Amino acid sequence: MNIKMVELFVIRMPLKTPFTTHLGNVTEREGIIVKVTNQDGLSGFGEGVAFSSPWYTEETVATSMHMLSDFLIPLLQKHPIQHPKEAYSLFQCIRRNQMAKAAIEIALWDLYAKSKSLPLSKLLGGTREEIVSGVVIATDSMEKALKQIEEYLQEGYRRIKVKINPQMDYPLLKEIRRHYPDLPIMADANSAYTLKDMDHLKSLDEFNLLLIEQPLAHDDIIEHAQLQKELKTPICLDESITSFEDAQKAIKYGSCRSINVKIGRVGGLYEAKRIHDYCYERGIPVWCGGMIEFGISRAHNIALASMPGFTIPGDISGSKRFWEEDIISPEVIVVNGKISVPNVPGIGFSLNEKRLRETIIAKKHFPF
Ligand code: OSB
Ligand code: MG
Repeated sequence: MNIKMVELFVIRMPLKTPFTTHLGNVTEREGIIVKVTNQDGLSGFGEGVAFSSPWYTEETVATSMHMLSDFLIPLLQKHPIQHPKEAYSLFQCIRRNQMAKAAIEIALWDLYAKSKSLPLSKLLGGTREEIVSGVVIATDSMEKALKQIEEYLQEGYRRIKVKINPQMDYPLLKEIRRHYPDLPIMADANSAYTLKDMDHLKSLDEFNLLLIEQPLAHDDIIEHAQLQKELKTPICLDESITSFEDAQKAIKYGSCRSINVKIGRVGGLYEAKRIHDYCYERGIPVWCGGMIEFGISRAHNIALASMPGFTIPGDISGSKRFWEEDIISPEVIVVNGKISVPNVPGIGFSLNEKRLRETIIAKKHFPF
């Protein structure tokens, strides 16, 4: 791919409103913007979506910077590749660290698409011109949740996901359903329950949820299969699926009926596409998850979600959901609950250099 330079920019921005789950409160976001430039002067962009602390997965911004600087970029320097899918096997000698791997792998996909003058969505086999958007409600009171839902529905969103936990589930969902009897609703537990809560979780079946996401342990596949047998509501796995093999096992053993595909969590677009293809062939619906991300990752999510198996609206909201001003230009906008898939080469959004200067806290570069 004739890489000439890789640059890493760590940026930091406050969230417009805090993102609260039983695991903690996110009020500020750090992320890594990756820029890969080739000999012809074309650049591809990626984003590292690990958080500053390891509350969602074991990775952090600092571990990602370490993996990128000391292992992943040196591997690319030593072993030139012709196609982004080769990065997947090149990175196999490094255990896990999926978000660090994805950060640079997706930049290679953007660069490759641009070098072929193809939209990234088309390169991946995407077929949609627009995707249905969804928004996540993550707040600490019923009152705030209802207010936010009303505001987002007015902005055009047509599907919501609400964070739940044993202290805040049945009454919250009951109240939301009372106001919106037909609204497509998902509930995401981020591992707040155990099998001891089986009867309680069964009681949530009455709300006719699209699905319940990751009710049990973050690394479990076995007990979710046991739970799914008892629940009417489809289970969707998020945290438990870190690779194609995890997805295969979860489906084979009946641990879930849908998968939340996050590019960062599974180590890149190649792996995300493999999971999509496997599920699509078997009629298992998938959807694209979110990471409170900046616009570069959001743009990659849009390309991914244009593939035909993404039949459930994902956690892809507009840039304005979290940011006063995003890091991309133009920003991602939601019109009538939908986001259009760009039809220009690569991810279809460029880096907003002014915003980068305003938010940058560290940078590193690696000449090839
Ligand atoms: O569990 O899906 C999750 C955000 C950060 C970490 C984990 C999760 C989330 C979300 C998506 O729920 C939020 C978004 O980006 O819209
Ligand atoms: Mg989740």
